[in-house]
Amino acid sequence: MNVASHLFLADLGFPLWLRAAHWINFIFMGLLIRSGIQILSSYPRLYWNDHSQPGTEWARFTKKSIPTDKPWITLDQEVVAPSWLAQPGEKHLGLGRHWHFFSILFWVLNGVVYVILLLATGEWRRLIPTSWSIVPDALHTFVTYLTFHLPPASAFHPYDPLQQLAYAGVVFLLGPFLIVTGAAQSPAVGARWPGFVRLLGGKQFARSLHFLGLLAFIAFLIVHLSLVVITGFGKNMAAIVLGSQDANQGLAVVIGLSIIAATVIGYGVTSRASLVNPRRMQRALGVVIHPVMRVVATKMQPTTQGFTKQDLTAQFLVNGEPPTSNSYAQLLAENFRGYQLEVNGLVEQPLSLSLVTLAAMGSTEQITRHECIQGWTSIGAWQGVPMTAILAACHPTAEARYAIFWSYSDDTEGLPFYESIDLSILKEPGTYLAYALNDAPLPVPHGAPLRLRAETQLGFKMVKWIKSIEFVTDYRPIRGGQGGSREDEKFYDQSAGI
Ligand SMILES: Nc1nc2c(c(=O)[nH]1)N[C@H]1C(S)=C(S)[C@@H](COP(=O)(O)O)O[C@H]1N2
Ligand SMILES: [Mo]
Repeated sequence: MNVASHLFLADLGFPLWLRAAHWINFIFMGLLIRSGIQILSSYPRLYWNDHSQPGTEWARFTKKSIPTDKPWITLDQEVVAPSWLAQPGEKHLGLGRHWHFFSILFWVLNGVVYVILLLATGEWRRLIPTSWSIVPDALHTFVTYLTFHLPPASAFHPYDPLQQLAYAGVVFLLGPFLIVTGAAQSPAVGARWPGFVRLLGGKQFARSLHFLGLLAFIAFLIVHLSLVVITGFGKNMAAIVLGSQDANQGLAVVIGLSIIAATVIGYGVTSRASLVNPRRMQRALGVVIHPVMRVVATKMQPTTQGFTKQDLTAQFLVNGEPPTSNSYAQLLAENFRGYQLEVNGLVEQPLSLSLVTLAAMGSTEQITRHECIQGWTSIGAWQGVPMTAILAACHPTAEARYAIFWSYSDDTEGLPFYESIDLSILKEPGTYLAYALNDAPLPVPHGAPLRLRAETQLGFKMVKWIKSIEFVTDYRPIRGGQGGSREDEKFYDQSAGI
């Protein structure tokens, strides 16, 4: 240690900003773990490859089995998450995601401020090893702990070598690892940087790694908390809360335990509030996350994802119940010869298009990974009409900001399924109306005769069994006002790039 750094850390006290960052980190890591469990519970199976085929999961957290003798939809696989463990609990994937993204913003902000101050003040010197001798020293400490002994006081500077390595690892390796594997869960990121997701072994591999990162963090947490207690709870709390082991231990323990209790109560109260008035929580958290999500969702132009026919999923998973109406049954009975896609609303030229006319308007063929909000993926080869061809033919007026895709099918409230898509997303090359999957006409479960594909978006936006497309200024006057059936009923965010 040079003289300057020695002076800096002379009293080995922890400055206030460092203690504050530690507690803020505690609060948001807890929220991230809780909401992460909520997200996992909507499809509690982990895979190594992007096909998510039933029976191929390496881990599953449900006794539910996937039926093999009858059609099933992926929504059936969602399980109830206990509210004491998950944020907010029940089957609230939508709000779990809101909590997760809300927490990420503050957790990352806190982490960035922490690292900047760490580097600026010289505090990094006790975290980042500067000599390889720390490795044998840490091993030595490990053996000491293993034989149920504590290292001598002289081994702490203020951390013992093993502790220092563990902390540095959590801050500079595990934290970034969780951010990177988490980012790979976004369809917008995957469509914009397919190489990045491939580097992580694909979306499901990254999802599995994200989960293993969580386990690593929980393991660290258990050891960390145990050692705080074992190696001298009072003096450790004095250092953590008041900045020095010599500070008032009783006061430190009271303050520390109060912060922990308040945090736990805070989790309970905010979870409860989410369950009692989910719409209000969706709106409140949406104020923070929606603008950020929108940027990711609309500013990431897709490139080709680089899949080939060798990559196709054998049994492309299905979500959503098909239409039950007579009008749809009639269309199906005559093989959709009478089908007309209606394009209306804020357009200069309303359209009514048969499948033959549509196919003549242009075509695109894309092999892509479909990403359901629940977490599963499948890879398919789609054929369809680029949405830009429709835009060129109907000319949305200057006021048009969204297209509403109306379906022949009903949502869980028995009303027509619908979703809104931003105009900027409609103009992307990855947005098209698909009429074929894997070289065959679109099967009914996948949306026959026409379904939306928007390759930077989550699956729920890609309306199947399309009846009409309506251009509007605002989605708020429509139905629940949140921008789609899933936003209205399941509290998903209108922006679906993550
Ligand atoms: N009409 C309608 N479209 C829908 C749904 C639905 O329930 N009804 N589910 C959505 C969801 S959540 C997903 S993941 C995809 C699934 O598409 P797939 O069944 O072709 O895999 O369709 C989307 N489109
Ligand atoms: Mo989905």
